[in-house]
Formats: sequence, C-alpha cells, structure tokens
Amino acid sequence: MKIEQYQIDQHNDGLLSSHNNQYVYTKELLGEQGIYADEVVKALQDFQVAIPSWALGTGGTRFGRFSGGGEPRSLEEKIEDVGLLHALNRSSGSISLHIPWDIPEQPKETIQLASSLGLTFDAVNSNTFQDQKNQELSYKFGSLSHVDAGVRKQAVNHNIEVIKYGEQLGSKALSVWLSDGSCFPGQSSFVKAFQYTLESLQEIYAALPDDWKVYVEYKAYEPNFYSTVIQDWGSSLLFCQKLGPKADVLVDLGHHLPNANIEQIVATLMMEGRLAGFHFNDSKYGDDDLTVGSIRPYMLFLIFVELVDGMRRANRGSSSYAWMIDASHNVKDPLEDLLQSVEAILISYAEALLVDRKKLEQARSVNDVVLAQQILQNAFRTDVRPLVREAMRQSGGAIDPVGLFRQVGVRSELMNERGKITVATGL
Ligand code: LRH
Ligand code: MN
Ligand code: MN
Repeated sequence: MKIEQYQIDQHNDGLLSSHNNQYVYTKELLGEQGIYADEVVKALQDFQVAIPSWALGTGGTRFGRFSGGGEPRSLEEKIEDVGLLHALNRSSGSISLHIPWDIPEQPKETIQLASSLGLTFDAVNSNTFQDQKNQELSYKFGSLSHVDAGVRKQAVNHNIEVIKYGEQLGSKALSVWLSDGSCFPGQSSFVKAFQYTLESLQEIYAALPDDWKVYVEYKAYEPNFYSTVIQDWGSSLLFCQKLGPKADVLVDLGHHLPNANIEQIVATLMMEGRLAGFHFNDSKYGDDDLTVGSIRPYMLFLIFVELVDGMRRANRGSSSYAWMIDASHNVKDPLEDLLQSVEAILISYAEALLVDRKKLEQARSVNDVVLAQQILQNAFRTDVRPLVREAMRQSGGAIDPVGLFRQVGVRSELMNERGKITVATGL
C-alpha cells in the first residue's frame, strides 16, 4: 500500500480554497502582533517526530488486547506504515526500533526500503525488561542493577549488541529504559542498585561510537512499584553527569508522579544542556500512553514554551533533539492515532512559537502576574491549525492527513494485503 503524490494533490486541491482563507486570516492576525506566519510554518516543516516501531499495532493492557486488522507483521511492514504516515504529514521522517522486538536481519535492504520512503533510523532501544526465548539468565530481579554480576554482564552485552544493530542502520543513539527496581521495602539496596547500574552503564558508554549518544530514560514506577533505580530526572541526570557528555536525559511524559511540573524539569535540563529529547504521549493517571494532547494540551503547550526558550538560549535547532512518540493504541486505529499525535505536537510547538517573549520578560520583571498569564494564554488560545496544515501542504503532505487516510481507505487496503487478524509486536 502506497499513497501516491497525485492522491495527495487531488485531496489538497479540494480543500485549498477553504484552507487558504483560513491561512490568510491567521497570517493577518499574527502580522498585527508582529509575528511572521511564514517563519512559524518553516519551523514546523523542520520539526520531525520519530515513530516507534512498537506503536504501529494495537496495544493492549494486562486485561486483554483487541487486535485490529492489517497490522504490520514484519519490520518491513512497519517501515511501510511509517512511510504512509510520512507521506501524509511529512513530519514523521524516522523510525525507532526496539531490539529484539524488531531485529534488522538484512540491514542493507532495510535501509534501502526506509530511504525509498524518505525515512531514517532514530535511536535504537534496548530491552532488558523482558526475558527472551533462549536467554540464559532472567531479568526477573533486574538487569543492569542486578545483584548477580552475570546478569549485569548479559544486560550490558545486549545493549552493546543493540548499538551494533543501530550502527548498521545509521542510528546515532541508544535509548536505555530500565524496569529495574523493587516491589517491596527491604527487597534491594538503593545504593548498591545505583552503583551497579552506574558500572553497567559505564561499560555501555565505553562501547558507544564517537558520534553516538546514550539517552537515559527515567520512570517513577511500573513494573516495579516500591522503587525504581532510575526513578526521576534527578537520578537520570546524575547518571548522565557521571557517564560523560555523550549521555543525556530522556523525558517520557507518562513517567512522572501525579501533577509533576514537567515544564520546569525541561527548563532545568535544557539549562544544563542535558535534555536528549522526548517520548511524547498523554495520560490521565500514569503511563497511559494515550494520544499526545488528548488530555492535557495546556501542559504540552507549557512544555513547548520551555523547549522553544531552551533551544533559543542554546542556539540549537529542533533537529538536534530526539523527538519521538511513545504511545499505545487500545481502541483507535494506530496509524490514525499517530497522525493525531504528530498534529498535536506541531500545534503545541506552533503556539509556543507565538509567545511574545519580550513582553513576557517585561511582565515578569515588574511582577505583573496577570499579564504574564495572559501572554501565554493568548498564544495557547490562538487557532494555529491553519499554520500546521500549511506546513504539511508546503512539504508535500496532506492538508487533512486523517481525512485522506480514510478517503483512500488505507486500513481496508492494509487488511486486504495483510489479513484481518494480525498481531504486531510491541506493547
Ligand atoms: C517504558 C517505555 C520505554 C520503553 C517503551 C516500550 O514505559 O516508555 O520507553 O522502551 O515504554
Ligand atoms: Mn518511553
Ligand atoms: Mn512509558
């Protein structure tokens, strides 16, 4: 299944006049505030969000999994799915693999397929939170932090193997997320667990190619519920600082305790130059992995306000950070859901670009709390969707990606090709 450019053009032609009216209106509105819509559109075009290979199928919970049809049955089909997304929105130009869920057996062919669809390979992810078939030692009681040196060695070797796979694909980073921790008080020593993990990470760090990075992801709970070895951004930063300049902190939105001020975490990490990037998702309770922006769009906007600020201060472009979606789809079509997530990310980014930083600083300097809030909310309450649509259109994508996805019947075509009952690997 492929979406041809002529299908996108036809679709856009049908929507163009209405879209143009909205875009011109928005442009004028922003112009009155001294904002150049074209510059925002350009920044949106440059913002690429990686798609995880494990989010292309229907996810489940421990209570069940209701598979959709036409799910990708192989790495190749997953790459094709990301190709479909990228053709539609031109903003999903890379795929992130989780090893061993997705092993590139024939890397040359895999690269060829990806580049024929305009895709590259984002960070590779290691998996020491599950036992695999034929695995010698179990991760039941941890991996990089395990009390048994043999288990730690096995987990280190797995990470080094993942780096090797990534090198073959042109990835430039390894993402490490550990489920290590304890479920009950007394079960493990916090200090020993930290120190073992540090030693293990140091071995992995030493195996990183010169131009690689390691991203250290934290999570407050789950599957361990009493303690997690890398529980928060502070622990993660501590590991990174001890490891060296090639290690940065990865923020997954669902990995915080309730009501955490994630935008402040982002600001601090950026101030220290240690933010690797993001795993975007949304949640009502915890690591729900829901569609980005579906529950707390204002929080996402506030995070982007800090991201934009941090990027400007560091004089770094958006492409120097790792942006990825980390989601699960229990009730929606995974591809439609991912299109919605990417759109939500771009909307928040666009809104953050509208914030009048000078006025905000001015308001802060005289403690004008009301005005400061108004400046942020004025940006948040602006309808920037015409800017996002224009960015996708100018990049060769669809004005309404989900609309076109449905119009050309992508899912039923995929079901014809792949079958009605398919189960993709992943969460
Ligand atoms: C853990 C996590 C981590 C894993 C992915 C599958 O909750 O966010 O990033 O690699 O999910
Ligand atoms: Mn994650
Ligand atoms: Mn998660």
